[in-house]
Amino acid sequence: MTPVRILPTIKSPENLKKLSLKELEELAREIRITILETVSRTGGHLASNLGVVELTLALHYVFDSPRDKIIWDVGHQCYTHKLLTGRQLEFTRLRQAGGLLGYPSREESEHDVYNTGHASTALSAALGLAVARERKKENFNVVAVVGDGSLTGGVAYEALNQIGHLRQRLIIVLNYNEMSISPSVGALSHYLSYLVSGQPFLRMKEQAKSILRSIPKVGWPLIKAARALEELVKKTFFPGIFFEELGIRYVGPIHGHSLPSLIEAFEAAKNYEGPILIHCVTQKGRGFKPAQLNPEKFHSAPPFSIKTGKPLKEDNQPTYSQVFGDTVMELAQKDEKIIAITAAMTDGTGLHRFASDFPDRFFDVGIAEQHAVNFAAGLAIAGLKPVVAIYSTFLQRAYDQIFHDICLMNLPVVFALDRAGIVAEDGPTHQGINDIVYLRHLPNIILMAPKDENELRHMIYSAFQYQKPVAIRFPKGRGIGVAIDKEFKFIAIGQAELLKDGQDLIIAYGNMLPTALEVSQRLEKEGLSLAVVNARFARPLDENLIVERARKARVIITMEEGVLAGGFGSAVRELLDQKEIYHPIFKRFGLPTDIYPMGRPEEIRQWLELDPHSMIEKIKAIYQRAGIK
Ligand SMILES: Cc1ncc(C[n+]2csc(CCOP(=O)(O)OP(=O)(O)O)c2C)c(N)n1
Repeated sequence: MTPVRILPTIKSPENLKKLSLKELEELAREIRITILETVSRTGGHLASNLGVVELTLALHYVFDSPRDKIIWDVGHQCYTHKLLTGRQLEFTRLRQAGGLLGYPSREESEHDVYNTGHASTALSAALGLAVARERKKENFNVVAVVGDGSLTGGVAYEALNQIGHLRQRLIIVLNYNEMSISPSVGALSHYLSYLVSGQPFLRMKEQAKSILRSIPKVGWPLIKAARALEELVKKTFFPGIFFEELGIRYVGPIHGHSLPSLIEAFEAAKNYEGPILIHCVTQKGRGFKPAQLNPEKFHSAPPFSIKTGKPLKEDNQPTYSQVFGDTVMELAQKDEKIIAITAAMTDGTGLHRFASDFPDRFFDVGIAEQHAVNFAAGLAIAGLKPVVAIYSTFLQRAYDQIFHDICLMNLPVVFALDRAGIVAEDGPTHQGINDIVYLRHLPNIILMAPKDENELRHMIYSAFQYQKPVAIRFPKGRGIGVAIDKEFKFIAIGQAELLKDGQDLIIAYGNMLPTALEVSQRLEKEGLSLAVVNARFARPLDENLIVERARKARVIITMEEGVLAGGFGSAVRELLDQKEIYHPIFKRFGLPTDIYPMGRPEEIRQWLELDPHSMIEKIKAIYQRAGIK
């Protein structure tokens, strides 16, 4: 490979302005090499970032960041932006503890205007900035970059609605690559690809010409004027299309890897007095064949070999997501009422096999978590058995739908909360640590978490029979390697499990169980006897078991991988208060309310002192302070 020589000279976007087109093109190549080499080591959002190299270069060439404000929707495609805005050294530590976040971060740079990580927020925020600019009589450009996948999110439409209404000066760059993580879904996606196919453009141009020709004398001069305008924005106006009807000028489709076309379009947009959308057609994974051929796999890739495109570590142990997907498949084979729903995460939630085997019982609704929940409500009312698989962090979006549309009506919908707990390299926006808290107080809902992948299967099987809203949380990554039972076992609502006997008590929830057992076993060797209860349910708690044990215990410990305020440990504390059991020393292990950075889960657990060693030391100190032997 030819060496990278221009990129190191780019300390800020200012340095781009002096480059020739040829140099910019060379820079694009160097950026691709840098992204590829880095992400192959660190893992990250490869395909999305390779797709926006030219688009980002053109934005920083035309606009004047940080005076002009660029907002990245989701933000997973911001690597070129980071490389151009003074963070090349830090880029080597992308997504590593203490290194560079894989998303925009106001704490990192003044060029990162708005922190993102969840989809479809950029348009609203951009409008807010544009309105503030007008009120304060300032003069800068606001640019929102949004993908076609993120345009499937309802909040993006709420923003478009108001953008068209207020008609503030605002530039929307639609990064169209036909992909969300999987291929983009829905009617708007079809519509955008129809625009890209060029048919409406050609037809409308012809229609416009013939209308104008039919008006004597005025016609041809108007056509000439229209041509000038066309030249300005690369022959791309579409009167009457969806965005135009909303009051947003539409320009496109633009070749999203052609720097001259992009620069010309952005220059034209800069001078437009109102909201304007530039439809750029890009290719995910551009420049790296394995990612071009399989953009889904390289959307967010673990470290891989550049030579083969294969992950550096192959592991056959199934992930929790796979166990979930396979279990739902197995159950669906016997029960045709089961319907699976995902919000743009078919692969991530382990539902790809279900999708191909039961195409008419599988729905990818797009990045539309709120809609997914209400859609499931309708299915449940009609007697079907929906399971909604959404990552813990993204289900936060649908809090009101879970309350209003599911829990109040006590509808039998199963929620599979994937990536619950500490979620490593994606950082603060992706930690799945709030679900216990945001669900526990809602009426009717049952909350479960398995101690291992085998128990997950039994929980899914049981949840479909409860005839109530149920949320099952489980962590990201591989299971712990236990044997999988062939037969499903029914777990009664609220039934905990005593895993180890002892005088005092550890009550653990979900993935904290292996740690709880290790802690108890190691403490046993030091003469401290603690029983271990696998709570299985955060709601309802197993009152009989917990109360009976708590009455005898001198020390009660709870463990959860979630936020403590209002979490699982709080539920146990409330139960003890209710039963007037005040005497045991009570200690909750979990996450204090905070913003949690990126890092490997083991690292984060160590910082939080949630690793076995730290917990053992703390528990020993409790016994010592209380003088208990
Ligand atoms: C609310 C929410 N749901 C799901 C996701 C997971 N997610 C991250 S990127 C992405 C696809 C985004 O597609 P698009 O905006 O078209 O960007 P592309 O990667 O195709 O460039 C999804 C579904 C998310 N970030 N936020």
